[in-house]
Amino acid sequence: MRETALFILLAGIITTARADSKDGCLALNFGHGSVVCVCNATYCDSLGRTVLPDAGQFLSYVSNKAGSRLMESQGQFQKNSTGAALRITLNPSQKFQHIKGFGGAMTDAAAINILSLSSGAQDQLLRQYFSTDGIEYRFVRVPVASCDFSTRLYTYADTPEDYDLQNFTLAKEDVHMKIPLLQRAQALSAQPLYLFASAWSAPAWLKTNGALIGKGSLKGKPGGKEHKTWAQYYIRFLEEYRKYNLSFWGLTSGNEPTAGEMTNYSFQALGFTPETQRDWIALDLGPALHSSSFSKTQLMILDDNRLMLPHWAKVVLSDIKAARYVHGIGVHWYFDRLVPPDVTLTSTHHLYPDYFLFATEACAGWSPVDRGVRLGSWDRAEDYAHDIIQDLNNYVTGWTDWNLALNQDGGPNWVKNFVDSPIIVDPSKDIFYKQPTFYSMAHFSKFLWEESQRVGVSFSQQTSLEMSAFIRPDASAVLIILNRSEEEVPFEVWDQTVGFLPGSAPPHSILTLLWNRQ
Ligand SMILES: *[C@@H]1O[C@H](CO)[C@@H](O)[C@H](O)[C@H]1NC(C)=O
Ligand SMILES: *[C@@H]1O[C@H](CO)[C@@H](O)[C@H](O)[C@H]1NC(C)=O
Ligand SMILES: *[C@@H]1O[C@H](CO)[C@@H](O)[C@H](O)[C@H]1NC(C)=O
Ligand SMILES: *[C@@H]1O[C@H](CO)[C@@H](O)[C@H](O)[C@H]1NC(C)=O
Ligand SMILES: *[C@@H]1O[C@H](CO)[C@@H](O)[C@H](O)[C@H]1NC(C)=O
Ligand SMILES: CC(=O)N[C@H]1CO[C@H](CO)[C@@H](O)[C@@H]1O
Repeated sequence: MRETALFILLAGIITTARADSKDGCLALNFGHGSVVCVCNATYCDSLGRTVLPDAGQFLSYVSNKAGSRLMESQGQFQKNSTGAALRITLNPSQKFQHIKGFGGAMTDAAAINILSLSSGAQDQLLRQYFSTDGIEYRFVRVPVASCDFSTRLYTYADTPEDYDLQNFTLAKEDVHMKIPLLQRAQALSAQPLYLFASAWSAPAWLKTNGALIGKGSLKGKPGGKEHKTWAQYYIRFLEEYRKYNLSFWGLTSGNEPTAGEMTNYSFQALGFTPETQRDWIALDLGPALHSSSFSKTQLMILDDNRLMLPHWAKVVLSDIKAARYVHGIGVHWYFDRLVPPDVTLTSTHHLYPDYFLFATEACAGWSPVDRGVRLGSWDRAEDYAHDIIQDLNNYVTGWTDWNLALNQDGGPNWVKNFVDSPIIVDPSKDIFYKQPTFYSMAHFSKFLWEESQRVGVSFSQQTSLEMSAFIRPDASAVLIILNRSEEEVPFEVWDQTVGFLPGSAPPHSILTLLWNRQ
C-alpha cells in the first residue's frame, strides 16, 4: 500500500499553486490575450529565492496565456521512460557559448517613470528586476546623454568648439534620476551589476549636419580632432559616473550607426559606416580607452540590427588595428525576421569566435502596425521568448531589453516614438503592471546565471517546440521550452545521469525546468 502511494507521488508532478498563494499574481485582464500582474508599494507577486531541488527531483516553472506566472511545481525523475512520443535528450558533452546575463535599459524615460511612483513602490519595482526575490537582472544599458526616450535634446558638451571638453557636465537626468536609481539597483543586487554605455548622438558642433537628429556623422576624418574629442567624451562619461561609484562593464561604439548614416532620422543619431567605425576605433576610441584607466571596459561594435552581420563584423574585425580593441558585437532585434539567425549570428561566431555576441536592445510595440503599449499581450511575451531562444541557439551570450519602465502611453518620448515595456507604471494609482514580457525575461534571467554554458539537445521526433538547454556553474541543468501553439502534448526529457523527466508543454506557454545532476 505504502509503496503504491509513494509511486503515485513520485510519478506525478506535485503542484504548489503559487498563483493562489500569498505571493501570487494579482491578475488584471485588459482584453489583449492574457493578464498583467498588479503591484503596489506593499504587494507584488514574486518567486523568491529559487533553491536547487534534491538529487532525483526537478523544479518546473510555467507561465502561459491562460494566466500562470512562473507557477512552480516539483517532480521526480523516473528510471523508466514515460512512453511519451517526444523524447528530448540532453547532450552535455556538446558544449557551446557561456552566458553573460540579461537586463534592461535605464533611459531617462525609465527613470522618470520609476520616480513617478511613491518611494515604496519604486523600491518594489527595483526589487522586481534586481534582487534575488525578483528576476535578478545583471545588465543595465545606460544611454550616454539624451535619446528619443528623453523629454529634451541634450548632450554633455553642448558648448560649441569645446574640443577639450572643459564644459563637459552630466545632465540633471543623470545626477538626480539615473544615477540614484542605479545606485539603489546595485544595492538591491546580490552581485555587481554590469553597466554598459551607448551614445545616440555627438554634440551638434562635432557633426556634419550641425544637429543631434537627422542624417549626419562626425566632421573630418578618423584621427582628426572631432573624432578624438568624441572618443574622449566617452572617457569623460566613464570618469563622471565613477565619481558616483558606478563603474561600467562595457560600452558600445554608438547606438544604431546605420540610422544616422542612411536615413534622415527623426531623433538623435550619429552615422558611421563599418569602415568609418573601424577607423575611429583603431585611431581614436581604442587608443583613448587603452591609455585610460578604463582599458578593461568591454567594447562592443555595431549596437544595431543583426541583419548587418556578418558584413559589419568582417569590415571591423578583419582589421587588426581596430580588432585588438574590440571585445564583442552588440545586436538589436528589429527586422530579425528578414534574415535567418544562422546567416547573421552563427556565421559571425564562426568567423570571429573570440568576439562575443550580445543582444543590446529589443522592445515590443515598435512596429507601425502594432504600436505602443498593449497591456496583457501574450503574443509579445512569445515574441520575446522566441527571439531570446533563437539568439541563444546562435551563440548570443546575453539579451538586453529596452526601457525598464514606461507609462501607459509607452513614453515619455520626445518624438512620440512610443513602444511597450515589461513594466508599465500608473502613478495616479501608485501601482505598476508587470506585463507578460516581464515573465518572458524571468524565465531566462532568473535561471541562467553568468557562466552557464549552453549544451546540446536532440529529439526523438520532429517538434515545433523551441528550446535551449544549459549547464550552470553548480552543475545543475536548465531547459527552457517555448510552445507557441494551441495544443498540449506530453514529452519526456532524458538526462543520462538522472533518468527520465516527465513533462508537458501547455498551449502558449514558456517553461523553465531545473534539476540537479549530481
Ligand atoms: C497593495 O495591494 C494589496 C493587495 O491588493 C492591498 O491589500 C494593499 O492595501 C495595497 N496597498 C496600498 C498601499 O494600496
Ligand atoms: C521499468 O522497466 C522494467 C523493464 O522494462 C520493468 O521490469 C519495470 O517493471 C519497470 N518499472 C516500473 C516502475 O514501471
Ligand atoms: C565653460 O567653461 C569655462 C571654463 O571652465 C567657463 O569660463 C565658461 O563659462 C563655460 N561655458 C559655458 C557655456 O558653460
Ligand atoms: C563606493 O563603494 C565603495 C566600495 O564598494 C564604498 O566603500 C564607498 O563607500 C562607496 N562610496 C560612495 C560615495 O558611495
Ligand atoms: C529631415 O527630416 C526633417 C523632419 O524630421 C525635415 O524637416 C527635413 O527637411 C528632412 N531633411 C531631408 C534632407 O529630407
Ligand atoms: C508551435 C509549437 O511549439 N507547438 C507545440 C506545442 O507543444 C505541443 C506539445 O508538445 C506540440 O504538440 C506542439 O506542436
